[in-house]
Amino acid sequence: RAITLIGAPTDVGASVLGASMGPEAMRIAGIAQALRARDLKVLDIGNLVGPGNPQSPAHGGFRHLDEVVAWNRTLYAATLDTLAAGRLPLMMGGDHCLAIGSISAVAQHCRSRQKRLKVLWFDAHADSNTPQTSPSGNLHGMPVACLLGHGPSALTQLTDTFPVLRAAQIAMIGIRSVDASEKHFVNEHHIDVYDMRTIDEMGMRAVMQSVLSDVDENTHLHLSFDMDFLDPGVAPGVGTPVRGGPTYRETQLCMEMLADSGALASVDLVELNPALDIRNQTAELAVELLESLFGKSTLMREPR
Ligand code: DIR
Ligand code: MN
Ligand code: MN
Ligand code: MN
Repeated sequence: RAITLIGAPTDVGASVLGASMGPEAMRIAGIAQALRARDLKVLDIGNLVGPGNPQSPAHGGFRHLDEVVAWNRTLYAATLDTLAAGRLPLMMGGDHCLAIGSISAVAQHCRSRQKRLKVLWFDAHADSNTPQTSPSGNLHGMPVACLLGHGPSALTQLTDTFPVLRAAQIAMIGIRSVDASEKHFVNEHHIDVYDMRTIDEMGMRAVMQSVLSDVDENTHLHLSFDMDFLDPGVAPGVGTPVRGGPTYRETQLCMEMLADSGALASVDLVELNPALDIRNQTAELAVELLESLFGKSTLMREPR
């Protein structure tokens, strides 16, 4: 398999600065070498280029809409090119607003190949605000709503398919911080949410079995992984930490079960904030998780 690393160094969708340094921290943690050791052909195309962070207040419900649009257009094109070349795009963010561009491209690709797209959203947050409901105006809190067709047209219509996703195509895992308006949105759209209580009650293995139960040979699985999914005790390098997240072991199990599915075809790794990290440990953790995601296991296992 061939992977393309796409650096998207921006924090224009977030309130806390620093996710823009995420791609470099992942490189320093050895992402390319680690994946090559897994026998993957890895091409790091470097960082995409886009506008800086003007650090301006919200206008009409958004902060930095023009900048977020510019970054997502560029990422959309890079992701679509990568998929067309038969390679797996691994977007290194950057804040989570970038998932609008990457997933719009993935959806476009799936449509032209008649693949079924399923998106797994690993996050402490539901990222389901709209400009009308967002408490912050930060676009990293709105990508799910945009992908389901609720948001500014410049972001909901990066590609011809509208909406980019139907609610049944997305599952959220690890959720524990949801605004009242987001709760309404998620319920109204019947999104499959495996929140922390569900994980506590079912256990992570059963959650992942349920999440993956509708994956078949024709499924393109997209992983959108926000580093704040993890408990901040193990992943301190994030801008909006929420206590009570999954452990290191639980998260490794998720990655291993995703690897076993054989359906993984595109990845976002977002919200890594080196400015808040401790000795790059969260970036190193991200690399370890990606190793498992791409098939590293401790022992030889019988296929199950
Ligand atoms: C909050 C925080 N729901 C917002 N969202 C975050 O601003 O919309 N998403 N931190 O990652
Ligand atoms: Mn997020
Ligand atoms: Mn989050
Ligand atoms: Mn709707």
